Amino acid sequence: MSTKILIIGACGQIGSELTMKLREIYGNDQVVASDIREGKPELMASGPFEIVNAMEFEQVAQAVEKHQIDEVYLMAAMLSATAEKNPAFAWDLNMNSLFHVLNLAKEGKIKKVFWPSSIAVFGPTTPRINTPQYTVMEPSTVYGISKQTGERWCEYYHAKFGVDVRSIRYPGLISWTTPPGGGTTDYAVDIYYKALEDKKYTCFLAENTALPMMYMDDALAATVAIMQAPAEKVKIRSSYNLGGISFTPAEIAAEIKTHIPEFTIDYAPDFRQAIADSWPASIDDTAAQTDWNWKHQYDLKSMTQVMLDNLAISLSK
Ligand code: VAH
Repeated sequence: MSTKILIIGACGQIGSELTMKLREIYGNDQVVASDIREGKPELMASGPFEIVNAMEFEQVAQAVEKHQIDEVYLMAAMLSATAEKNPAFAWDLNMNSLFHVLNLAKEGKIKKVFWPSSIAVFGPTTPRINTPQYTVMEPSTVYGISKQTGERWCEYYHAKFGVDVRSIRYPGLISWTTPPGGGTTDYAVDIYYKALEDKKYTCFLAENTALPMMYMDDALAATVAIMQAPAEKVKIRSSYNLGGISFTPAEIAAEIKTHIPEFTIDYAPDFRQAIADSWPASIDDTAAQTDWNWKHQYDLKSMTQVMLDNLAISLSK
């Protein structure tokens, strides 16, 4: 029997690429995309779409019922920088959407749930280098607090009600198809656009700010891998660390300069510097490697090549 999937938040930075990836794997008609507003023409044209406000239980429940959904990928969230400007709304969105999906799963209406956490669950007291799976977690951002709380509820619903919910602590994600929205790691996407368009970039983080990062294709591969893993292999039901690469603005700028020698960068740290300073510099993802054979493919060099190659084409259209 083929799997029917609902993606909530399908038009966001991860959701828009995850939708296309899952449609490739499961078939276009098996993957229902949903968001609070319509997405790009390619996404809308490639399979079923529903307008769903992730904060409204009835809208989520109706989409699950109408399409007889087996699996839900809940990708709707307000990210770190924007959440600091809208704490109450960010909490409501990030938490209520999760409760709606977990409760539908508890009622047996959904068989399997994917919910993204983030390295933002770590805080200024967390060991910053090669941050372990289990360690001190005192997040100091609204986004990080919501993700840490969400992890606790995922583990609780699994333990108490047998809900098959699986989660990954994504690092900063870098992609070229959808401009990012409201994240602190977004500089690592903006820089490629500006390098091609203006040959210069003013970075809102200081030059030596190392953060855990990952090319989007690796993040999508990890998402599919954890969801397709046999349940008994998914031993951690809070959320798995996911590593990838770690670099500073100075290092990504130097890599870009090997392609665009005239590229220049300067630095004007803003409120997002304090957020970045509270996060790890690099992540230990041994648990994901051991439990469900995770291994990232892209490093800074190969990611920069693919970003510049694809953006050069998409920006020329
Ligand atoms: C953000 N891109 O910057 C997200 C991510 C680790 C960072 O969660 O808020």
